[in-house]
Amino acid sequence: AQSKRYSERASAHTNPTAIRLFQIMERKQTNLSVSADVTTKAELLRITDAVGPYICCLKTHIDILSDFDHDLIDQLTALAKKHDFLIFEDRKFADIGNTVKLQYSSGVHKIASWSHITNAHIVPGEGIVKGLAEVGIPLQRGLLLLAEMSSAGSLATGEYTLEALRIARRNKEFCIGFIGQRRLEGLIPVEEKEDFIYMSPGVGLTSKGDGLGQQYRTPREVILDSGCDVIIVGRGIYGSGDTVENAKTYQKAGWDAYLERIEKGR
Ligand code: UP6
Repeated sequence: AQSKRYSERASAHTNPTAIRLFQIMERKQTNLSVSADVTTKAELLRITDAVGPYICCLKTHIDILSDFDHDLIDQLTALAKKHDFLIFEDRKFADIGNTVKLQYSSGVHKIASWSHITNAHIVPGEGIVKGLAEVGIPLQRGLLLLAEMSSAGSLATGEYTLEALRIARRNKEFCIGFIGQRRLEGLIPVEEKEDFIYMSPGVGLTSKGDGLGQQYRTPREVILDSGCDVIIVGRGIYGSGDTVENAKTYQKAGWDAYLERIEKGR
């Protein structure tokens, strides 16, 4: 899959969210997702409007906002239309199927009603995916499984990581891919056609870490060397300097690495 163009992968895919994401990536020439981890509505909207033209996906942590309200969701949805990007709520669900079903559909945030993509840990086993799917499939949403993490000492390694791939393969209608550090398909090959999207956080061009366990790699390492599809960048974009210039820099670095990957047929 990784040596094919995003547009080709869009035509071959069956999940509506995956198709939309690939189409946006090709149309806007970007594999950048910005993670806007700020705590006020005003800041989140300001960053989103500024980086909107350069991203395929906005990643949110909706529960860190001090002044969350449903007008914020209306405004984010309007910005997603205006700038043509998807919204990914990085909720990292981690409970039993019945509980995550309620957390996904209900509560203050009603994540499933506005977030095109969300994600889950596989710690509880496959029931977590079944529970989320009951809410997400009718709404045509997509789920990413956390196969690996970027942080130092992560326990998501080895067999655990491979189990994420096995669970995704059994739930392809809803599982569109992974949060991870590298493409996994080759580790347990299958004959049948499949195409998972790999979104990779822990991306920075200047910093190597944050003192709290985060570890950064460059867009080139992530896209070209590790075969991931989307770079997720947070503080590298809104942390210091000019947000728009930073977004353009990461967009170009990610896209150049993708073009090189296609050219090399990797
Ligand atoms: N994130 C990681 N590593 C993971 C999974 N998720 O950093 O393995 C998320 C964090 C944060 C973003 O929750 O929102 O990606 C990274 O932000 P940063 O670029 O500012 O470090």
